[in-house]
Amino acid sequence: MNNTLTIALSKGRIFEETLPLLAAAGIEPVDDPETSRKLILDTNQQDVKLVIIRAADVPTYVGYGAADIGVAGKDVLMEHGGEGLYEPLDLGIARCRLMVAGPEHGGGKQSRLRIATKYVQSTRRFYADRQEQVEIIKLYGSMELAPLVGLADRIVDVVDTGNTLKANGLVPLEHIADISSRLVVNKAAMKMKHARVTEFIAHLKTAVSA
Ligand code: PRT
Ligand code: MG
Repeated sequence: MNNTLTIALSKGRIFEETLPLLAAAGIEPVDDPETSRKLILDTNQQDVKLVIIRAADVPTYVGYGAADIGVAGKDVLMEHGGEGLYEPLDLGIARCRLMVAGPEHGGGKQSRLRIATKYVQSTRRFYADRQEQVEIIKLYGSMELAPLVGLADRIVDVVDTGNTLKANGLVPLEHIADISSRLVVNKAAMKMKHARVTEFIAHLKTAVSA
């Protein structure tokens, strides 16, 4: 069992909003992932490393134990299913809402709506709960385009300010879930590195409630 604590983060808003929380736990990265090409970042603590990966890959790295700890959006966790993970803390960062959106005077009454999304599982659950039959079209990004070119009647995506929807002539239609980023911990690491992991969680908990 190695002694290093490995923390998985994605670039961009999650990295930026996690930095102050890491600082509260005494952890400061040596490199900036926005300018460095390194995927493993050293920190001021010799036995703490950060791995920089795609947001949707964080639960996979942590679930398999390639990272001990990670920060992931609840939207991403709802798709992943959470196997091999504990989710001990809501960090309250990178907040947004998972929503159904579409054109304001949206499409005729087709028998089966077509929904474009990268959130296939959440979309399936949402409509299944309402006993509505829909066709789900899996996309990997730029969902807002789909209704504009006739690929889908609606989209399911995360919305923050709503500016992206507006710029593309779309409006939010239904709220599926409030989203924020969560701390996730590998189940085996929670046992094997218990003291360090629980101390880390405690520092973050204090920083989050401050
Ligand atoms: O960008 P990449 O393809 O690498 O992956 P990603 O989009 O999954 O990662 P990233 O870093 O963009 O998002 C990481 C996490 O931030 C997501 O999993 C969410 O939990 C959270 N988050 C918070 C958001 C937003 N706010 C957000 N606004 N993720 C994405 N967006 C996008 C949204 O998809 C839409 O295209 O921003 C656009 C809408 O923003 P508004 O402000 O115009 O409404
Ligand atoms: Mg993005």
